[in-house]
Amino acid sequence: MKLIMAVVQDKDSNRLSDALVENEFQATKLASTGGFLKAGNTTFMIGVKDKEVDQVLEIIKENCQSREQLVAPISPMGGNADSYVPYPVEVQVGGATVFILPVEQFEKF
Ligand code: 2BA
Repeated sequence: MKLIMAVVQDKDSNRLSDALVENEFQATKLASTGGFLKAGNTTFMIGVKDKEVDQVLEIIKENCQSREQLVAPISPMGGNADSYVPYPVEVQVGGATVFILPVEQFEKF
């Protein structure tokens, strides 16, 4: 068994959870925050059999888009002005960042 952890953009999270339910996969959605953008994103925990991993990765790929996002400048507020970028910077975010972990034991009580 594997645990797939996928960090996706909030905009894609409903579409992805609908697609997982349609394909009879069980998932848990956690509200999360990106360390760099400090914006909300969604982390899916999906427990699957080893042979189902590729199918789930395909569903994630199909339902999560990559997008450009603007990072607003943050005032240094008396801090180090050397690293201050006074204009918004565009970064490419997602599709999805996916971790696949081995599961030692799985129980439901
Ligand atoms: P954030 O940390 O908010 O990052 C959003 C996007 O900003 C990243 O997109 C990347 O394009 C850019 N970025 C991140 N750190 C950067 C840096 N130090 N310098 C320049 N640009 C940077 P993605 O790579 O698609 O990541 C989307 C979200 O997935 C991340 O949101 C974070 O929540 C998660 N993530 C990505 N890599 C991770 C990792 N190795 N471990 C844990 N979470 C990760």
